[in-house]
Amino acid sequence: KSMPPASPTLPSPTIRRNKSDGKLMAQDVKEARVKVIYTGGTIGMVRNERNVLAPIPNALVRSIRKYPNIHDEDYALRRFGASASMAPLVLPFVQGVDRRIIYQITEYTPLLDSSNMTMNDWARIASDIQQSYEFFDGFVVLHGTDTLSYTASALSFMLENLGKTVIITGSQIPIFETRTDGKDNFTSALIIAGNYVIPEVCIFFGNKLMRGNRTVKVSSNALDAFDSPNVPPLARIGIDVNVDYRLIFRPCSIERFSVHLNLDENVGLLRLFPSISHSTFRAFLAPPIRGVVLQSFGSGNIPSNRKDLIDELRAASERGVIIINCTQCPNGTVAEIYDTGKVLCDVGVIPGYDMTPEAALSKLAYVIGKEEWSLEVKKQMMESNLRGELTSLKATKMEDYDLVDAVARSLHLSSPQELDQLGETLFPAMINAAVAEGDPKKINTLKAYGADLSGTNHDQRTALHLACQLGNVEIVKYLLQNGVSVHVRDRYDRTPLLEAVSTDSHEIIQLLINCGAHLTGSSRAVGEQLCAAAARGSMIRLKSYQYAGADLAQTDPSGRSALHVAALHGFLEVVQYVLPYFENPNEKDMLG
Ligand code: ASN
Repeated sequence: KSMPPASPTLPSPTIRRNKSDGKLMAQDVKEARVKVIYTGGTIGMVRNERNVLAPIPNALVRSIRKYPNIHDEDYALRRFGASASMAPLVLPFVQGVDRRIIYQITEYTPLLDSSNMTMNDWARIASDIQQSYEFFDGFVVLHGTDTLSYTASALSFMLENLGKTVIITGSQIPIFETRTDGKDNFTSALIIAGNYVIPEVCIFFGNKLMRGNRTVKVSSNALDAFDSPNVPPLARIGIDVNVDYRLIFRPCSIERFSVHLNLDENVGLLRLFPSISHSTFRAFLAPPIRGVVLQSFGSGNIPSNRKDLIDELRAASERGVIIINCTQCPNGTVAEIYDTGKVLCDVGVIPGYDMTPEAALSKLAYVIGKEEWSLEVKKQMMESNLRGELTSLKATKMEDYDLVDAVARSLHLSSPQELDQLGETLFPAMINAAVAEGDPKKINTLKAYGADLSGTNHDQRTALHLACQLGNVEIVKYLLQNGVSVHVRDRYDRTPLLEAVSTDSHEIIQLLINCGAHLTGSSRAVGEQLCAAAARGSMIRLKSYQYAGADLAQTDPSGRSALHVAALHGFLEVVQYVLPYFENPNEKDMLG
């Protein structure tokens, strides 16, 4: 039997009446589900008997339930009808935000100060995200700030072909205090995780959403504790949420989401300093070390007059140790512009370009842990951009000629804001026209002009929605290989998968499923569609739902299944097709 689409842990959507005013609840309100993984950190800490901050079990969830600006108790009770202590948490209404956030917090035992975290904790978070991946729209990880950039970098590699938003956040002041950054960080992370498909591991801190593997902790006491020195923030939060969609790094292969948990701990950071001793250097490179981030000076330089050090690097590299060259400068890249840098390349050291030390270290642990890759492939991967963590100097140039510029010139527009607006209006329409024509070459040209292929139109539909609706396999494949998300829901909550089901494009359904797509929303609604298909004797539609992962035994809201309906109408072929999905075909519907 295939898995039903609704969450086993959160109740599926039921519309209830508000007892006091009789109003229907939740039917007009769009919702998003966010899973929160609470690992520890200052955000949930309290001063202990030694007058120092330490995490306290259960304190965070208990107090959140009492904060009306983080949890809407009324909505939760009307929506779920469960007893107050059991109901999922609900973010109160936020002006200008599309979806209500229903969230569920999983608290780790023990809660950790992030200085106590290890690679095993990264693996635990990755597995938990994997287990609940299909039941939530996005994920928020609450984490201490001290090693947050290491965790974010590691998760960005471990979560392969990620299609949903993962945001790690925390705070500098506990959420329980009157003056705290914890509340803003937490609520903004929830809003973004539930309302935007940004398929990256991000950090939210100090009103900025940053690519996790580009961040460093830059202050031990400022509330703006993180910076992304080589890549601008993916989004900024002011009165509005401003996402820079062009910066988003998207997986571009037709593969499902998976996690890689095997990390190699034999990696290290070796920071050079003038007059470093030969013995210190040699000891560091000695077995069992398998990967080293060499933190060099400036644009990737080492003392080229130190033959003793260079010989050690050559010997280690020949032993199979992967050495990656990153700069000690917080900003800028490693580039072979000096003699003192060129020497490293000659002894087999790999350029790490503008990777942060945190990203380079966790990438080494991930790449070396890939047992199926040869040493050569591992080295190649270290130099390649896997998750937006580096800007390779070998990257290809964008098309020089900019279409939007040309149109802007003819319309006499000049300010950057006007140009941006023009692009936002023009490109989705032009991409849709190219999709409707079924011409991947045209879409490719638009991309070269700077169009965001993942952009949405006024109905919040992407080019992928349209391509699926038109049943054009070639275009669907092209869009998936260019990172367009399978998870975007349009104004009517329809995903590209639903479009493919409603046009019975089986090849497209298969492609989307291979890319990690799944049915969303209530399983009863799927049941209704199955019954409707059975009533028409539509084998093709039932097959579409089956390929999309639906449970063909799923019932509609009155307890009726496709089997009831097919039997009623005497559709023998349908009965034979759906029968194997029923454990008990004698089950009665609500009418008995
Ligand atoms: N020591 C704390 C931690 O990393 C710091 C914080 O969360 N602000 O867990």
